[in-house]
Amino acid sequence: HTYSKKELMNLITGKLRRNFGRDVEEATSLHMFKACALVLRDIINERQLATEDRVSTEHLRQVHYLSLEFLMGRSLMKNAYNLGLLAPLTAAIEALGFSAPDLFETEPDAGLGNGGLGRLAACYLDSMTTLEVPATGYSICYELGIFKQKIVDGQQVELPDDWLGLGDAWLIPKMDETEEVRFGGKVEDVWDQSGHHVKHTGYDTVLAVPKDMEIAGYATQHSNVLRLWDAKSPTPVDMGLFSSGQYLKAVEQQAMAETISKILYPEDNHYEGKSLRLKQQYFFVSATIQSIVRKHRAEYGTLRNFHQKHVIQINDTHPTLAIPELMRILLDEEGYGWEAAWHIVTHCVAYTNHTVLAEALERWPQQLIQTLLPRIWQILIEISGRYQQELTDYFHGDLSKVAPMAIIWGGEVRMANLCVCACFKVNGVSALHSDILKKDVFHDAYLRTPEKFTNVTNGIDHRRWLSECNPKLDELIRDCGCGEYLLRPDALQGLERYKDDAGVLSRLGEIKAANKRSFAAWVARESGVVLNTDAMFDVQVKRLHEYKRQLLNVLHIISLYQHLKDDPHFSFTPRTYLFGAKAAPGYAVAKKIIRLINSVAELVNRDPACKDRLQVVFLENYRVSLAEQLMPASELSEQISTAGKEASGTGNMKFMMNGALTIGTLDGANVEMHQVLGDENIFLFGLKAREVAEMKQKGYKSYEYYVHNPDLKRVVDQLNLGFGDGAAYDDLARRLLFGDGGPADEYLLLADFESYRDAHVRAGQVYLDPTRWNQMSLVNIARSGIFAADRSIRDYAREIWDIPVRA
Ligand code: DL6
Repeated sequence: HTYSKKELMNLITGKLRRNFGRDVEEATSLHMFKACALVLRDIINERQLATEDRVSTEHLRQVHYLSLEFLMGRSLMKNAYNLGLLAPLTAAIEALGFSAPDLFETEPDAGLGNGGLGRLAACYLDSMTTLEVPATGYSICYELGIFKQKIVDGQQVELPDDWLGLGDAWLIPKMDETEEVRFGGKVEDVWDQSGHHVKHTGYDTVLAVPKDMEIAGYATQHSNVLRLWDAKSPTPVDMGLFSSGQYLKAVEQQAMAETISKILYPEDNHYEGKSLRLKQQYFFVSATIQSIVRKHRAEYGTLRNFHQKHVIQINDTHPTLAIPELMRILLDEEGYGWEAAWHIVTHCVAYTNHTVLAEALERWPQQLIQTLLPRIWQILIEISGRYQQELTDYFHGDLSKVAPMAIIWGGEVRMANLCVCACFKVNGVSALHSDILKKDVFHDAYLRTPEKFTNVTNGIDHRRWLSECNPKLDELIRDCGCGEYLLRPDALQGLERYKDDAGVLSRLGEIKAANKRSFAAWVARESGVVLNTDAMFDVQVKRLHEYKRQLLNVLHIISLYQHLKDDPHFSFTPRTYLFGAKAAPGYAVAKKIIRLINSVAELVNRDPACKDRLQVVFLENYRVSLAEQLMPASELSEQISTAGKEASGTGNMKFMMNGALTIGTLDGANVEMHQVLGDENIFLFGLKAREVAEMKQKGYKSYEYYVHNPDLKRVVDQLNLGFGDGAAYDDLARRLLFGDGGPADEYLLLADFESYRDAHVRAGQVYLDPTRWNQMSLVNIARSGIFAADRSIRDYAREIWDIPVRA
């Protein structure tokens, strides 16, 4: 059944009357948004019920994707698109007297994630559903998502992201599927006639209430669920305290329990050893595993075949406690012996690593786990002890091998080592990254169990990130006869037939120009800033992190500015530099770099010498919905991390698919982009991962680059002097030259500066030849099919999950 405009109008007005008690004439756009969401939710719900039936009657094997983050963005347009209802819904909204684009804009982003890792999970949900994989995502129903960023006097200020007011339109609470999660207390061993038991007493209980978000796939009846756990107290008020007049104390326990799902931790690629964070992890993992086990029992009456029917994919180490939690249930609640339980666990849990940065690897203090999760702690000791014994035997007692691989060591529990020990597969997220895992991070584990290690290169939801957000390009692709790319992303290759077709190339150029104008109009409406659309849009958007080297980009801009000031005839291709980045609230250096970008922007943008040639703009509050407008308008994509540091990157893929050219290092998935593009379709620069390692080994001296390169020296000196707005950046200069406690210029900005500048010169020259530029752009789009999440999910299904997918 498909729905006409008329039917949708009736359904929407029905919702307005029944749920909000108003006719369409009295409805605000907020009512209207909710009514539309509820109509689509009903349609998806029908499919969900049918899917659930099919999965259970056919006893299908299922994927459970556990992630502390799902950066979903908006859903109204996406769901309408996937259901094939975008055109009739748009028409229905307009016929009811509302502007459809404005209505789509009223939806808040569901920002339940920090960056790449969370957005990847969201893209994978779309592909798993579209490819008809029986899958469920699990996370926390954070009341507050990633903070909203404001820039005040050039500096980041964080505001709460209270998304549920409207966002809850997509959520279906399932009170009857509530799980209980236990914290603290004491465990004792008890022996009675029936044998040995573990008795857990004196614990605090927190209720986990599921709020399900149903996910529609594209052109399929299949549907999946994202299950978000909301924390509730089992005792809303303590009536004893209440009766004695202690009202605040009476609700204290409730407040404590509910803090667990209050807020998303805003650190990206950085571990915070906070006890609330550990509570979040266990809360979410325990509720999830209990829920999977309960449903399995109901379907099969036994857990013996559990690992044949389920694969639990853990998204980085954040859900690692799923391992001891499943052990706990099998041992304590189902009566399995250790070996049998371990067999089941180690045949159903798989681990994806997303980072090699030491500061991001989770290592929980033993003390914290011991007091918060006493039974889990006992199980961890047993797992760790057995593993250590195996390692000691294997390495003939060589402690230099055993120590780095141990799970509990020096008073800490190392989550990545636990994953490597217990999971049947370990994958990295790009070829280079998976290689580094094997050669470096998990080298000895790889030598011992090479069959565990594999790679699945990341991918993006190309329906959202191309077809939906860039309709003009979508139309061109169809006109070129590649319309089937929506389900066959490789079909984009067909575009290459037109790489010498002047008509197609100029149309591609016109589409980019039109997208630049629309983006500029949106920026002007939002912030009043007027972008120069005649200049190249040169874009770096991602979380702010030193390894991502936004600072290298700024150093280069300062150098361009200095050249322009010296010589008004200095020849270079006009650029509009766009930045977007959130800094973790506690990451002072990252915040300082944001301030620097704004100081430089102010200097450059009001200097008449830069008019029409150089512009720098910091886009506030970078997020999924902003990216959807920006990607289609971007021309040069900055992917300039220090080689070996960025596990994959996924923004790089979004740019490529929208026809931006990349200036980048051979890092993460850039390596695979380069492989398909060749030297001639990408602007590569900088040290390779191996060279970075060698240089560090030899002892890198940033100071020498400063001394020997006068241009670079002048830029760094300018940091010392400041930019006339009263802000001082000598701290950043010192970090580059001498380190600030740590190594000087840890991410080798100065070593790569010259090569970066050369790559920019090359990019600028090509831009002056629109035909050549558009041709490169077309080749980038044509060869981007392998970076579709559909390809990644097919890889997971084949290499790790052993699950069939839609043909
Ligand atoms: O795999 C998704 C994404 C990669 O594209 C990025 O390169 C990587 O930095 C990011 N990793 C993390 C790690 N967080 N933790 N822990 O966010 O994953």
